[in-house]
Amino acid sequence: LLHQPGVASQTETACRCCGGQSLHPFLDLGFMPLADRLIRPEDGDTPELTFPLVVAFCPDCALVQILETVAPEILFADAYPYYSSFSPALLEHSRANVLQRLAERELGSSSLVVELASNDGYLLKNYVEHGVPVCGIDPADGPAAAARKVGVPTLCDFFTEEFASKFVGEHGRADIVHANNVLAHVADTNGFVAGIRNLLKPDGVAVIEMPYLLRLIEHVEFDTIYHEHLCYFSVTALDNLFRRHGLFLNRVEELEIHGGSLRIFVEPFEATGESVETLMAHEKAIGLDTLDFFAEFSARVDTLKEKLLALIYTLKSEGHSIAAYGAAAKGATMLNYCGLNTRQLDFVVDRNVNKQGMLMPGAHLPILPPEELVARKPDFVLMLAWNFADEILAQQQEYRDAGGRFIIPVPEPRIV
Ligand code: JHZ
Ligand code: ZN
Repeated sequence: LLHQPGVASQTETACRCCGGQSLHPFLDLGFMPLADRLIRPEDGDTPELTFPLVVAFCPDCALVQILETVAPEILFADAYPYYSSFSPALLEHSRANVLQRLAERELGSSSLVVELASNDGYLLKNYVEHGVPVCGIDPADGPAAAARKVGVPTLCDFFTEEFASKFVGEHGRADIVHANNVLAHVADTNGFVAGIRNLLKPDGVAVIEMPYLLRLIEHVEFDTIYHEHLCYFSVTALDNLFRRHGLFLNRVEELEIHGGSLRIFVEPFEATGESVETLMAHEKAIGLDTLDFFAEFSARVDTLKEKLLALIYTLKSEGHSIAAYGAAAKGATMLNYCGLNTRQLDFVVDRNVNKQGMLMPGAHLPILPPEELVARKPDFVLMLAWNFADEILAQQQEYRDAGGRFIIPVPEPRIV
């Protein structure tokens, strides 16, 4: 692995949201390769770029963030392998989201729904089915092309403040702006939020989802930390961010997805609901807006790592074979931080055909189709996509009936 300082990345010294100068690092995961940069087998001997992965707290706006910013063109545009539509649970979650929005608002053929980071059209296609005009915006060309194929008009570009002005000039403003798991990915957070402000009609709403920082800390979901995720949000930090742009967090829902997420409803007028007040009061009560809250986290991450390695080394010493499930971005952090590779794990399986045939970053496990679990019968499978564990365990009933066992790594390694 290789680190070339200054190549395609920069280390921030001020808060990426509020500009505050007193960032406090509380977790250092070391130098890591890029979590979604899968390796072609023929490039297996070429050194990979690695970048520091240090997590810090800003006492001025309560935002948790990583210090390194890797150029987005490197992270997202070129051969980005993530396609939302490989998870039936995610599709169901997205469909339910759209049905709720349709039930809440009068939307028709003169409305406009825009999604930022619309990926393969997994969400917007539900509006198309109901005759509501949509436009997807996503910089990754593979997923964008897949979206157009299912009838979701998609502009292949990064969403920025400038992009928003141009878009509004050409298409007008939106009734609903969706943005799922993208706010944390954007280097110019303020430009992105200003763009959303411009994009919304006066009575429009932005419906935004992101993993919830509180669950990350509680459940030791440290593997969801990688270079694509620049920010880790609390309700308090979100409220601070949006207010600076004349947007108001009026409602919030907690969701199970991705290990525990928030869905926030942001509008260009203030009408703070009880859901927001309750969560913000809770965050204050437990101190989520203070550095102290994060003091123990680094030690808890190392405890998880030690327990997982102890379990895996015990199983190996007993002669068991072990594979992994899910060539997820978070899987790259889990493997590389724990120092797991082809010496302990034979391969990883994943349903995403765009990932199959490639190697995991850093660890270099070969990625195979899930059918290989039944075919090759590893004794144990490390569940890297633990956020979809229920769904995957159900799919793998045949492998489990044949004696196969899964290791779920978070919040604490256990065998199921
Ligand atoms: P998954 C992604 O992260 C991408 P990742 C991104 N970085 C982000 O922000 C978060 O989501 C929120 C596979 N799978 O989605 C598909 C099966 O093989 O949890 C995926 O490769 N069979 C933008 O990559 C992987 O597992 C299945 O049945 O960490 C899951 O990755 C299911 C359900 C999934 O997130
Ligand atoms: Zn800040």
